[in-house]
Amino acid sequence: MSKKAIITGITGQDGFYLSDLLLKQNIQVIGIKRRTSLINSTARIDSLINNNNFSVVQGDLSDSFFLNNLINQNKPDYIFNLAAMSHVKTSFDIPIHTGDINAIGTIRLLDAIRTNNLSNKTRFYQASTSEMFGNNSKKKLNEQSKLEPVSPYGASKLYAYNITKIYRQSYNIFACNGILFNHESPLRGETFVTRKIVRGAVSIVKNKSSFIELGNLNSVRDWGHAKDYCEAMIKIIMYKKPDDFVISSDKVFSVREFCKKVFNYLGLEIKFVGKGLNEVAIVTKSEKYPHLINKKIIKVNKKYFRPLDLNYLRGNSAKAKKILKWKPKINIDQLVSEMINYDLDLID
Ligand code: NAP
Ligand code: F7E
Repeated sequence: MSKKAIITGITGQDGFYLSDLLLKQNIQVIGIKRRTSLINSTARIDSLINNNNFSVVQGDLSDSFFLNNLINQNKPDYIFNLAAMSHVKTSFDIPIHTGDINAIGTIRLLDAIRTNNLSNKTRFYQASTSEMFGNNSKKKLNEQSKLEPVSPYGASKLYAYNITKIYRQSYNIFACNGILFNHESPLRGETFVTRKIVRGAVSIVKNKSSFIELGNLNSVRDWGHAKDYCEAMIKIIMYKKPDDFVISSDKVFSVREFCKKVFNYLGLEIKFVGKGLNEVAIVTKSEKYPHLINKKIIKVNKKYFRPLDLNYLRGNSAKAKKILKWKPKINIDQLVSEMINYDLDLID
């Protein structure tokens, strides 16, 4: 009989890539989708709907009764907890909801495993995050680095990370954490910075808009591709013992550098001038789009800054490389080109 996985957060970016990989391994996937007033919240997973091994149930991470029943009825081999209020800036606006879903939602799942006597059967993967690390002095961060989050999102995820370890140690549940650094794809939500820049740049060359407004351009991130990182999730949950792993590309770029990569790929050279809120990016050269030369195509708007931000995040995934034999296959330039080509097709 094929193994069975429950995935929370099935409609999200990682929900698609993870489901696709599990289905290819002949693992049955049951996804949890929350109720929305429009039906198009399943856009990312519509291509999987006809697979007989794939199904979606309606539910919410705030509902202990629902989660308990679902786990009791299905007795899954694996639970991947991907559901979250995952936007860091938004977590400052709705911190209580963020804590309820990201932190308490995780214990609802773990406790359903425990109370249904599934500790020896169900393996649990928690979507932990580099946002749990504090501001650090440009160190490469690994499983031993200190965890001092600076956002309600990071704090909620630190609770979930800790409770996952506590249930592993107390009840012998196979509960593991993937501490994933930023990972992107054409399916990334439109308000995260990479997709926002790509969509904005494509809109500019298609004459749909004239500039992009961004916040902290100095911020530095370690960006990888979601498909590679979902492969790591499977390696983590299938490893012979439960453990915690940093998953990262180990390479970093600033938001400013990411902007340059995107515009260069589209055939425009840009230059940043000015300081602080007055900084702008100007097109300096373009054979393809000469009408854009000297135009300000990026501006800074203070509404996109956070009360606190993590300015530099760089991972060290040596443990995953050594123990899981995992390494990323898609580099930043391939990621950028895939994202741009997707949005070039999408935006008329
Ligand atoms: P995402 O695209 O924002 O997806 C989040 C998913 O959670 C969506 O399916 C969302 O449903 C669902 N969700 C939110 N609140 C829910 C609730 N109350 N009940 C049930 N489902 C709910 O996030 P992602 O990029 O795929 O990331 C997956 C997980 O990894 C998240 O937990 C995120 O925090 C974590 N993570 C992400 C990254 C990254 O760089 N992508 C890095 C480290 C960790 P809707 O579609 O209805 O909104
Ligand atoms: O911001 C800066 C912003 O929102 C990256 C989530 O998946 O990864 C993600 O969180 C950086 C930040 O990702 C804008 O201030 C500048 O420093 O794309 P982001 P994030 O906050 O790193 C972690 C690992 C997760 O776990 C999260 O779930 O870019 N930035 N200007 C901007 N960010 C946004 N969103 N919008 C801007 O206009």
